[in-house]
Amino acid sequence: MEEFFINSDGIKLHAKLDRPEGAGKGPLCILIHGFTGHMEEEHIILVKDAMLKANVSVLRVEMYGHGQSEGEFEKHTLYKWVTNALSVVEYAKSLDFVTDLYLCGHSQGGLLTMLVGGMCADDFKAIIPMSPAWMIPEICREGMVLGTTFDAKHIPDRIFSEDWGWGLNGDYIRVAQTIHVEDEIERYDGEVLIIHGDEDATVPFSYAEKAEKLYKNAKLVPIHGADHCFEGHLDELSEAVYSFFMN
Ligand code: FER
Repeated sequence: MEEFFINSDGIKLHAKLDRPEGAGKGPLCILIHGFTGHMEEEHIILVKDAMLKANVSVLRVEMYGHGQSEGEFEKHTLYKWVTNALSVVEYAKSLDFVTDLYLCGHSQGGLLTMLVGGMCADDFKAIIPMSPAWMIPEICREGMVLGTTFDAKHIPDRIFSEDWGWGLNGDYIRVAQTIHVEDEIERYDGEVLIIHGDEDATVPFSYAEKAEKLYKNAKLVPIHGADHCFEGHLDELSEAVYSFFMN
């Protein structure tokens, strides 16, 4: 494992690159955590290990305001994450050993995967949104985020969620309101693997079904009984990722 930082327009992003034993040239998957998440979460490590087992190198990177990357959590926005992800894609494309490139992310990282998939459609062999939180722009337009409500036309400077114990700058909402995920779904013709627990209480499973229908070439693997982070169902998550790369 190699640990380093990737520069994204002056912001240092914490990264770890894992390669299968004795690997030469081969595929690489970029792997991104969710909102308040980081690269050492159990479900992220597990997905990384499933990819390594399938002979795929994995580049885990923490986005703005998360993990050991620079930036303040409360000041993160989806535009900052998109800028970060574009820097990571550019870095990944510069690596000599990379043949095929993949992008995978969990939840808000899954939403990011869907956005960057559309923006950089030619760069990816496939994208893998896991429990993708692609309702965020929609609910922000409706005046809701993190289970808290606000006036969608007069966005407060800061919102705080009692449920989550997190605060967010109003700019998070301003940015999210401008994003139309359907446009980026439309722009991606490549293969998509969606993995989602059908008892997810954070991101409704129905969004995974809707995404599967909207994409031209998507397969949804439902994880029955699983919650947002696949707790108690990690073996099935691992199997879904492994068999995707082995087929
Ligand atoms: C929200 C619901 C889900 C939200 C973020 C998420 C910022 C993301 C969850 C995750 O990435 O795990 O209302 O608001």
